[in-house]
Amino acid sequence: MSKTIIISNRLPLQIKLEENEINVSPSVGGLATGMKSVHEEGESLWIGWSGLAEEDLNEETKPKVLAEIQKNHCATVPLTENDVDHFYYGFSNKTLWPLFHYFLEYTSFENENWESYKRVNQKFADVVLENAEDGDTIWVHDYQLLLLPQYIKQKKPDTSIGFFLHIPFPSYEVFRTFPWREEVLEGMLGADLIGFHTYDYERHFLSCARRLLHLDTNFNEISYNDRIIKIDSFPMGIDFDKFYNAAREHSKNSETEKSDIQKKLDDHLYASNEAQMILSIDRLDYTKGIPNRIKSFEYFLEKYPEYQQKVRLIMLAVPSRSNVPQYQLLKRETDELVGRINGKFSTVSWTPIWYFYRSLPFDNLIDLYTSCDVAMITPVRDGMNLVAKEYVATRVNQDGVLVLSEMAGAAKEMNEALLINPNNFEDVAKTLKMALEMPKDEQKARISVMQERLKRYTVEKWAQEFFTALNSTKDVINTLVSK
Ligand code: GDG
Repeated sequence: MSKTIIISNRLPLQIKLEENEINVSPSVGGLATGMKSVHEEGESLWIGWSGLAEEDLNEETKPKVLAEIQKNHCATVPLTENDVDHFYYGFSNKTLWPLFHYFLEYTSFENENWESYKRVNQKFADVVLENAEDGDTIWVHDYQLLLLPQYIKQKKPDTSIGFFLHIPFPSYEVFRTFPWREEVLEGMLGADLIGFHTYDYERHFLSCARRLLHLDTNFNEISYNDRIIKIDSFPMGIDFDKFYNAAREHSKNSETEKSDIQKKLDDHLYASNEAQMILSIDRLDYTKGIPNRIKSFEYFLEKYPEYQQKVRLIMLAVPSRSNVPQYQLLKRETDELVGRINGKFSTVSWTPIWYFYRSLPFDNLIDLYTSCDVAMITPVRDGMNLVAKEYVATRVNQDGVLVLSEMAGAAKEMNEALLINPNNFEDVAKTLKMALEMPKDEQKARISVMQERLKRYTVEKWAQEFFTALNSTKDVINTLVSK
């Protein structure tokens, strides 16, 4: 019987080793949640890295970790510290991540990292090939594994391979600067179906395939090595019910059940009955537009001084890739900006920005989503942005306003949000004022339309649609084989 194989850089498990004790819990991210239904649905195997380098394991712990992984229908790819340095921190996060997000000035092109990237993609292929049989359906995820589809297809042409990119695919003018552009395109073209979050990313990919590899394209199909490859967009959704139900339960919490964060948020509201709260949540990443957001909030407080002491920006920045220098610089810049603005505007009873540099448990995330009147999601570039969707899903009373950057993939499906250009502080400040003053019936009209859409196109639906499209490419493979 044919099976499904899911492959991502990290397994959907968090594995912690503490003095030879192993602690395994499920990951909470969007990808893990989205694929959960597929993974739990019978015969499927998830392949990825465990998060533990080979050097972290010993004769006693290694078999125990492997047994836990197997128990969860997963298989791991053994990575050394050197692999993690060069493949993950190096090529994935110092080359592909900045380049694909249009940060050319942050992009490094180092041959040593490229060699490691190829080696590690081959390591992933080895584990896949040990487990794959003809007829299997294979779904490869994200920018760390761009070469993997080709490595699998060369050895197992009768498997059906899908690839999904979670980050933007840049325009030809940016992609052409990449030294290994042809190899990477050919790597992706090992797949039978290539999916992106938006039509724009799809269009950029098609244009690169035409202009750099001189391939024939017919609408969204590419002819390559006697195969037809389908390119399509699949905007990723969220687990709507999980967020909506958590928010509904949260609203029933009695005073004693409230978290410390919730009590603090309530204090702010009671301080003045006109007080309003603005929320931002993101990994501390330069693509998320954090400095711009703080500066535009400063501009807003200066331009509309009547809002001083009335609004507060609650900013959750989750630590990320903190051993990459650009992330360390961003952390310093963010700390300084928050300090400067709080120093400039604070009074004895009011601080304009509450800044948390940590990750919070899910329940606290719900505290934040449900307490804030406005969500200010202003990335300078973002593949999709699930936080914007989660905020809308938690608004059980259909109030609240989403201010969203045009540069996030999510903006393509959330036209009822207030869309802004994050580099235009004037626009951001004016829009923020409009959000804070929006009448309740308009809030409701906008939120309810977005909720309906999110309810219909959930992450589960996203995975199903991708699989349906991938399965339909099988018919094309069969026709070509029988010719
Ligand atoms: C990449 C692409 C694309 C955040 N802080 C906490 C926490 N989170 C959860 C959120 C959300 C997820 O993490 C973040 O997802 P995003 O989509 O916003 O951003 P990336 O991490 O950059 O993801 C992005 C995505 O892949 C999917 O394709 O949308 O464009 O960059 O689910 O809720 N969760 C908890 N505590 C936190 O402190 N529990």
